[in-house]
Amino acid sequence: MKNVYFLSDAHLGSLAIEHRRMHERRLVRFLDSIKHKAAAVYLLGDMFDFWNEYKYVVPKGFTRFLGKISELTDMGVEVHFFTGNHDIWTYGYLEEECGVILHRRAITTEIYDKVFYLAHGDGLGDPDPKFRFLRKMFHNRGCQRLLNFFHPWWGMQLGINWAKKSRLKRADGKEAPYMGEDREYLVRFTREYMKTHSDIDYYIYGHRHIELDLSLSRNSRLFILGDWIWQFTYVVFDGEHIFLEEYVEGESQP
Ligand SMILES: [Mn+2]
Repeated sequence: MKNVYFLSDAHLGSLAIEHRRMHERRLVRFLDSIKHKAAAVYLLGDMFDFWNEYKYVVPKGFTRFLGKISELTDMGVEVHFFTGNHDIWTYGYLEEECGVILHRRAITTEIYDKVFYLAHGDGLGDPDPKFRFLRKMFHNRGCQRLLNFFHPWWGMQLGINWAKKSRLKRADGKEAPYMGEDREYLVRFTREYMKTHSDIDYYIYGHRHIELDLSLSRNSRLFILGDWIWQFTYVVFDGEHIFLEEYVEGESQP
């Protein structure tokens, strides 16, 4: 039985990351190392720090990453691409060119007899009104058309700088450490959601940039994926067992 992998939050291209090419290469080496063992790869959002595509133009860069996911899909490995809150603005290119299966919202899906709830995680349980307002605007089709009405120089500049700022407003550009079960929005959201969806075995989220593997009940478990900026963490499911792992170069990967 082949493995299924889950990872998120590479924020490729972020101006807040110093070694951007090394950063992309490491992710590509990981994907290369699992390609023969993988049935599917779920990219759970914010793989790009800012992605906005136009009718005839896509952002510069990321050729190694885009090439690698195309190689995987050409081989028959399913690659699922969830939009996060930094790469919402994709309109067909990633599906057509790279063969990914695109998801714009949370999904519930069965993988080898287990039921998974998968989402990037932004907007789930987060009560911050400013974030909710921005999120609404970012997802609004009219605002998206307006963004692409202007020359790419303007829209890309705006987006890249917004993304950089959203990272640097935190100390060292890192997210707040784990706040505990009672305060983490994603844990609180999941506990509520479980009440009406008792069939779900595994909840997996990105977005928070922390590693978390938490048992919520006898048969439900919640994972938060860490990130691919500093932590290089992923979840792997082999049909029977599920683990949160760290990619260490030179070690053989499960
Ligand atoms: Mn995010």
